[in-house]
Amino acid sequence: MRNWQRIFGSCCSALVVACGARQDAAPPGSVITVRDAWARSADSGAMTAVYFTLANTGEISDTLAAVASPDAELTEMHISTQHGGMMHMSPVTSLPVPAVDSVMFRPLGAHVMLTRVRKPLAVGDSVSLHLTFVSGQAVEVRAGVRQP
Ligand SMILES: [Cu+2]
Repeated sequence: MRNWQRIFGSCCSALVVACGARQDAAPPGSVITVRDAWARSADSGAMTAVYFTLANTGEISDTLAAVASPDAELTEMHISTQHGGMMHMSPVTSLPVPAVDSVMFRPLGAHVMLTRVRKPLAVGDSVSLHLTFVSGQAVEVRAGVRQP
């Protein structure tokens, strides 16, 4: 957060000065970015998982409310849990992204599940995701396919 302010602080204040009459700055909100997105390789028609890190550099928490992909018939948010030595995946309808924090989607944790992918996904291919947040922000993600 400190770095973010250092980088953008100067141009924000320049903007306020330029506006003159506008005393109040824009209200603080969530600022979501996605990094390190990748998907497991899969055959056409199979399932696969997409992982990434969601960072919220804003001062207000946000919630991932919807995921969609043109590359699969069904796209869901899942959480993996382990009980009795068995892995279990549960669909969830939302995932919170706290303010000034980041959330990792990773194996054995949260992931985006793609069911019945529409094309074979080999290393070097990519899949598209569309993430929608409660704040109204929408983020497009392109996840490179990796061999897990
Ligand atoms: Cu899953």
